[in-house]
Amino acid sequence: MKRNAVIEQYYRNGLRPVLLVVDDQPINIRALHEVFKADFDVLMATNGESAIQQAIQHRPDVILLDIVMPGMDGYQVCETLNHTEATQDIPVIFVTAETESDVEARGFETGAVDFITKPFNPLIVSARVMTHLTLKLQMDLMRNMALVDGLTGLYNRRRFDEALNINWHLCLREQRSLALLMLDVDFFKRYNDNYGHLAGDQCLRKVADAIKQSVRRSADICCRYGGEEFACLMPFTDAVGARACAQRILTNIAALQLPHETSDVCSIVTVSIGINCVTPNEAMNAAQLLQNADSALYQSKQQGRNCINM
Ligand code: GH3
Ligand code: MG
Ligand code: MG
Ligand code: MG
Repeated sequence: MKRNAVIEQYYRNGLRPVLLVVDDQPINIRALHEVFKADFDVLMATNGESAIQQAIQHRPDVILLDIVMPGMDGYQVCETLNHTEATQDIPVIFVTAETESDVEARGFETGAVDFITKPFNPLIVSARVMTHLTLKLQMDLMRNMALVDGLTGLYNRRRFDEALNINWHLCLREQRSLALLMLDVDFFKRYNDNYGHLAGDQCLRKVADAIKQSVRRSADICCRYGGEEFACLMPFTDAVGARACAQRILTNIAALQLPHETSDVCSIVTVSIGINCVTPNEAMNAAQLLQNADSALYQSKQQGRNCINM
């Protein structure tokens, strides 16, 4: 049998789509498991609480959800999933023995994307799941394109601006320190002039990888800020931690030993770094954090480059 194109897409990326089946009757779960086990990793839950917990933990690609269950019913589960950031983008399809149209309408109101009645026809359930999996994949792809820099795979400026705003307010509320590193490749115009633009692009990719590997916490956001400039935003990080990270970046970029024979610094690719680190208060704003990091970067350039200032 020819495997669906969307499944092929997952497999090409070395992934298997994940389906969460929620039903209080094990016999129903077994029937759906039979339909999907060949193409999907199938997770199972027999009550609402377990469904929500598994959805948050495993982020399935599609959820098949029963409505009538003891305890939390399907509507409540669907509503909770829709109000939880980690799960709100997962398509939920109701599978129920109820056939009344107001039951179906209520299902859509709580945020379901589709509705299937029991007893189900395996071909139809499968076709519907594939449709929603395709839509989910396309949505994920679009979101990724909107937030990730195509050349380096780091986040782009748009994602950075969003993260700066969120983390500024988080650190203001929690009264914790927020650190920002601004980085700029030294004499990069000469690099392009000497080695060509394609080599320049390749160099930026390697520098970006080195930056990413120098940053240790999952909450840290590295982005390509523009051209040959990068930024790292590090919530809950003080001046000592920020400087240590900046030093790791210089060390890791030096370790690449990328030849740059027209640089005035030395014969390999280097970057200059500016740091600003503050505990936000109401009298300041996020733009000042950027400005200060930029001034510190300018000082590093003035001091001969390949160095850190804060
Ligand atoms: P400085 O040490 O003072 O930073 O000097 P610089 O030459 O790096 O600074 P300048 O801002 O004058 O030049 C930046 C250069 O970066 C200009 C442009 O040719 C190059 N550049 C910007 N974006 C890209 C890109 O996406 N790919 C390539 N290959 N080069 C880029
Ligand atoms: Mg039931
Ligand atoms: Mg520049
Ligand atoms: Mg530069």
